[in-house]
Amino acid sequence: MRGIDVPAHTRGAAPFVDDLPAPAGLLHAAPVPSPVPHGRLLGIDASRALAIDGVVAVLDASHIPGENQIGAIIQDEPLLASGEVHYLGQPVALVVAGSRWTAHQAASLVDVRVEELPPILDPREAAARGSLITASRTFAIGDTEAAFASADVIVEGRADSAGQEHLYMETQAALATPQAGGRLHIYSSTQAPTAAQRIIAKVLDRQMSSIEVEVHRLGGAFGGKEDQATAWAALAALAAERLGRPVKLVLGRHDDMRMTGKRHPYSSDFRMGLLADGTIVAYEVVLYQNAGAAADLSPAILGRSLTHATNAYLVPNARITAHCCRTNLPPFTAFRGFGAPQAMFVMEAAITLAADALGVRREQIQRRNLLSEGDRFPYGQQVERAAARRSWDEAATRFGLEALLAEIAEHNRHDRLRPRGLAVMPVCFGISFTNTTLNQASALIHVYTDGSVAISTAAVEMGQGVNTKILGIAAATLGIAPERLRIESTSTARVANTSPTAASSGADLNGAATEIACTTIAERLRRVAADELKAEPEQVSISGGEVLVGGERPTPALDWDRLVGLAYTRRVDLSAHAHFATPSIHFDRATESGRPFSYHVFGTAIVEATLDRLRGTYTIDRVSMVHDAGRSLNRVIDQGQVEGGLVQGIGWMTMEELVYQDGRNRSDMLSTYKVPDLLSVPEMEVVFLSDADNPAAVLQSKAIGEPPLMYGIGAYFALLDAMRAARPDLEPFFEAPMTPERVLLGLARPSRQPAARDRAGAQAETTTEPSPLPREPVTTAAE
Ligand code: LUZ
Ligand code: MOS
Repeated sequence: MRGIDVPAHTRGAAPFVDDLPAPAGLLHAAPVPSPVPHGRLLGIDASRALAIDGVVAVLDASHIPGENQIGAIIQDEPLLASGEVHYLGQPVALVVAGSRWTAHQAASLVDVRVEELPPILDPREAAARGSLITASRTFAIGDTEAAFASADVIVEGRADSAGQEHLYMETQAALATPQAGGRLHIYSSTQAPTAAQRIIAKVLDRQMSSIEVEVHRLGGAFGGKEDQATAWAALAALAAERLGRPVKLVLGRHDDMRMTGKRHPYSSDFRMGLLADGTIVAYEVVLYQNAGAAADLSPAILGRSLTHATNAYLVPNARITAHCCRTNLPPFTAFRGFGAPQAMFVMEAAITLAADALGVRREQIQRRNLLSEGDRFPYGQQVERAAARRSWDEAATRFGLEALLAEIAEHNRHDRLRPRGLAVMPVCFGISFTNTTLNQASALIHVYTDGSVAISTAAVEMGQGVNTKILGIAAATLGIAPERLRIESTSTARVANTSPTAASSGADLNGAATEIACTTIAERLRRVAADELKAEPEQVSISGGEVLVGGERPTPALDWDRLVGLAYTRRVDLSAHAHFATPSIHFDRATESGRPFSYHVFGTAIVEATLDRLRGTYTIDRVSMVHDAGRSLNRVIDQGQVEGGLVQGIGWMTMEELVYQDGRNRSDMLSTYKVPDLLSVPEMEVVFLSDADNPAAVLQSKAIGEPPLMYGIGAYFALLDAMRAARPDLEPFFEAPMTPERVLLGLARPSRQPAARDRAGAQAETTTEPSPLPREPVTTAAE
């Protein structure tokens, strides 16, 4: 089935918040940002802004009727700054005017007076100074110290990855409209309508029941609207409430890029111990998460880093520590992968050093240590229906890994100027929100008397195709054509207490709720049909819009439309509400163990790259993947998700360079921040893993959204591989993104110590003495 949004998207006709019809009396709002990363707020002088024709109001924290607090996990984030400012770009005031242009111009005239305070910008510095947002967490399994003592080689190092701008096509946007009876309606470009509703109620001191948050579709989100759409919805709601008029707030691209949070930069120390045959026996890692100025979702993201630190590998003895470090940068937030990619990058770095120390290629260490059935993750969950080895072997066979490696080695012997490199990237990603409570969803189905059907769920369509998938599930369950079904907007008035559409689980959770609701309706209708046709309900089925008895069309025939009409006449309920909660998941924070994930998604990618040694430029030539999509709900959509996720991951690892200088984002425009374009997209081959049933999700499917992003990590290691073909003496380094600039500077790095130049002697550089990794935050010299 083709994606139901495709025709509108390809014609540019799909309406986003800014395209909705303007209500009468519409006003426009623009935020006034803090001019410094850290400071004491001395006062706000709005007189110059208020003097402009068309400016209606300038609102600050004192105008908030309820609580000035939008923190979801930890209450540490004001809607509008008061007392202090904690990051450059933090909203301090809101200008409301007759036009967007006027509001924007006036916002730049508001004088924010601050006394600057010294900012903290580095997560290691924050940790050393005790600037942590939550208590640090450690996952431990086995006896790590004993395992290190038994290891033949030990490698250790440091790995850093930078943040990433979401660059959703539709910037943050909201439209708030006061309605009759004291209701307030808000269109928001959010992944989390209930979160917005809850926070708006709190900020305005209202009951949630008087607030409706509604979403038609988002022009992309990628996690950037899981938590961070709320502030803009709340600001629009605040202005609408104060002024009694509709208010729209749409961030310009530049404001969006400089004011909103992004993927977290991480800095990490790692140590890995292996036996001489390449078996990983011990792994220790300390992750410093740069959380920015407020908690936002950082503690939850830290949880996913902890659970994914060993990726698809068996590590019997592990100690994984993560610090959530408060700095004076815009609060970093959810981004496709949610802390897992950063942790997996570190694991691949460790494997790279391990391969060096043992004088083998990375793939040998990787393949040897892949998870098998019954293995345990460091958080205690057992591996079920493991496909790590299966996807690796299928990829290696299908794409001819051995031959490729030989061909590349041969190429590199002859071509010293354009070396090629390869990396394999296995992925294992846990499906379920790590916060067990969030793993629930509801659906509300109405069948109208003409036989048409409307479905409301908690799922938010953001281009990922969740509505098409839900439509497919409903059509299959009811036995009617998709054309008779309509997916309604996502509204808190129709489906309440929704979890964000996130964690790759939108189709899993809402699809399952939809299936239950449709089954309820189908059962009621089958009983009506059985009564009408003098048959037993068990004999009756509905297929292709027709009632069948024992699989045959009865005479006279009974179609869906007439059956619905009969049901109505007989006063049978034609609506159903269903709730789904993921079974058998649990987690105990006291022991840091449990079964947090319903299941895991596996896959393997082979990434090939070519360098221009003189220029430092490169191409990612080809990525071949075997991906486990279960029994795909929609192969075209799933292929699109795999390709899109991969390209986004490659962007993060190679060209997207988020640069902060003294707390100021220096990459806050599309002229200074480069994302992948059509020309940089590699040749991609996606093969879905065969025989991949999944009893844990709706119709045997598997979640698709996030896992493929992590294939992109392979791009970093493929480039490193090519660099080392050109410079075999080059010490590997792990500082993502690997921009052309980094490649060029990397190739010019001094040689490593002579002892390590000879591969056979490499072991001499490693030590069997476990050198202590810092358990507590330590101060490090500025780099
Ligand atoms: N959001 C969230 C997520 O709140 N919890 C999660 O575990 C998660 N995982 C991935 C992406 N978003
Ligand atoms: Mo999330 S990173 O919004 O699934």
